[in-house]
Amino acid sequence: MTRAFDRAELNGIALDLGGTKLAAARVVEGNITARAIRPTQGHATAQAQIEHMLRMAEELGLSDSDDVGMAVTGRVDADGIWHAVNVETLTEIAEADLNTLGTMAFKRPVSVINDALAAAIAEYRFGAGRHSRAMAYVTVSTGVGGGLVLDGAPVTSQNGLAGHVGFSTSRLATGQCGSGRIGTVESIAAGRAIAAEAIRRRQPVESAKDVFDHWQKGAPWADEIIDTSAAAIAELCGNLSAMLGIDRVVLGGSIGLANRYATRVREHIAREPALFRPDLTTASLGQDGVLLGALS
Ligand code: ADP
Ligand code: BMX
Repeated sequence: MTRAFDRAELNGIALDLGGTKLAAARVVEGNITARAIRPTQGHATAQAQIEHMLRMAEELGLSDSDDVGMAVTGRVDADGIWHAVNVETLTEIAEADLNTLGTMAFKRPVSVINDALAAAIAEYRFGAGRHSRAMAYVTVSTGVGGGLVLDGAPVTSQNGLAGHVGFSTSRLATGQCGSGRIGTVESIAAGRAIAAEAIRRRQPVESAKDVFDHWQKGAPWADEIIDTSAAAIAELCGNLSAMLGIDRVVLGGSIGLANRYATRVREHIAREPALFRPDLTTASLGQDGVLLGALS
């Protein structure tokens, strides 16, 4: 999984399949020189997802000598089998053998990794997590994902579930998410949850992005929903501190990176006892961490 430590050694085509968007990038000596973004088709099969990725890679001039790295939402187990944990995000991938499908489609070995773990590795090596002894990357995006790097080593498990912090529980949550678990952080803090709560309150929105637009304009209902999300992420930070001694949390994803969201999370962290307050910083690689991590 881990190849380059020097950012300038990263070259090739990187792919980031999230729950909302599919991004592809050409990386030259660690810099993104071209990119393409499309909406994710949550109901597509794994084979179809890979064909979409191949088409985007071809648009970016995929050549025989290019390395290809794929970071995906969902868990990727040690055999390269891809599973949705939240089955509402990707409904049809059905335990696909991502290694084999990727290798066949791209006609070369393709590296595959969970999206949040990819970003965690990139932030640890090249971004806001540098020199951290116990770092967690937390993405607040379509779902809530995570990647852990302890003493410089990415935390992995045979079943690919390690680091899936969004499926831990929160005292603020009572609903069920698409993992089947009740009261998860993802069920109350994620983009999907933010949008669902606003729609339940009959607000005129379609997405979490719309809720954030109302928040920036001062809507009290949007403030309540986003505040609850931020409080659940702060609670998660305290739990990560208690369980693993995490002292730095790097926050990413479109919601994690949204204007004023991290500030709100910090306000909630400040209410925890001092021992349970990791430093919280936003991802310095922004959305590019997933892409760079896919090639690392
Ligand atoms: P993915 O989950 O595909 O990796 P994102 O990190 O963009 O993608 O997260 C998608 C979620 O973020 C959606 O719920 C979307 O509505 C929300 N979102 C997108 N852009 C913004 C923004 N500028 N501010 C707040 N939320 C956003
Ligand atoms: C979910 C889970 C994680 C993923 C995280 C962030 C699925 C399909 N995804 O917790 O594997 O890392 O979301 O992913 O079970 P994103 O889609 O929000 O970018």
